[in-house]
Amino acid sequence: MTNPSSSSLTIDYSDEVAAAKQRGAPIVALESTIITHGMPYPGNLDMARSVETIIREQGAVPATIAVIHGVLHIGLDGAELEALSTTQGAMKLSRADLADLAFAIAERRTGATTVAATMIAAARAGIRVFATGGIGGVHRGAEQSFDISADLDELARTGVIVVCAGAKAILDIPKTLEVLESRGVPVVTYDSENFPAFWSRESGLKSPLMLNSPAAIASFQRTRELLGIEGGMLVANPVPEESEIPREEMEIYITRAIDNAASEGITGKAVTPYLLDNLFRLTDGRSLETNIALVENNARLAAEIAVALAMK
Ligand code: PSU
Ligand code: MN
Repeated sequence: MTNPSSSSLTIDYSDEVAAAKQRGAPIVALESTIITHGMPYPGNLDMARSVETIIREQGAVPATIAVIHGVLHIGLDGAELEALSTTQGAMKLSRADLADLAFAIAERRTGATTVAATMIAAARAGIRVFATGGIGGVHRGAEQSFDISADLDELARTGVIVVCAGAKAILDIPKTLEVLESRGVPVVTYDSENFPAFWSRESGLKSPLMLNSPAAIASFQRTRELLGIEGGMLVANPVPEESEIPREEMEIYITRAIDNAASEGITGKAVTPYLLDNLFRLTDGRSLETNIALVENNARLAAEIAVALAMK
């Protein structure tokens, strides 16, 4: 279903998402960089499918977002999801690249959306809740490299609730929380006082805020809207205990992966995908199992929040 009405930007909604929009049903946005750059095939496809199923089981509709041959898609059908999971050389689209969609259109390129780009697309489509694995943030050594994810700026400006398992532990988490605070992004940890670190339930840092029900998160968001506060909200959902890799253990692998990245001269957009892939090898695939478990856990909570927001 194609809707060319929004100025020059063509948006292709899946039938399921178009129908959900019509009847005002709860929708949960999902990003696609995690599929193309975050996990190897076929684990990435299994994850993409199971996350959609979990969202449907909670009574919401999944909307996986990607640019396919130059067209922004909100909701992918089964064939599109499968094709994306095996696409080689997909672009990794953040705010800068999404603004320059003309490049992807002219070149008929396929690109996956990061947290930042997915938030932009979700907001444009009227979707208020979005589930991912872990947001990007301030990289370790950012004082040298200046590598700070555009995800943080997007959270400050775009009004979407992003459900994640914390910031990826490959990052400098204290600095990431500092930037979120100075940009005015509320950080709420679900049912825990401790801000989680993606593969681990704890980062060693306290969460700025804590809430323990989807209804409470929905009510917090409604209150922000009533006050006219713009910008997004970060909900951190600790990975389930049975799937976590403890922090001390993970830190050993992360240090090694960062050393490997440095000696191979990896920079910019390639850093996060490189580290995730390196950790997959260093942990014999355990980091991927944890990553899948935490995304599924986030999809469930995001769907519950979307359902709570849809109730008046
Ligand atoms: N969550 C995951 N795996 C991922 C990502 C999130 O479990 O690969 C992606 C998101 O798309 C996020 C990106 O926006 O990692 C961060 O990349 P960078 O550090 O280059 O901003
Ligand atoms: Mn980066």
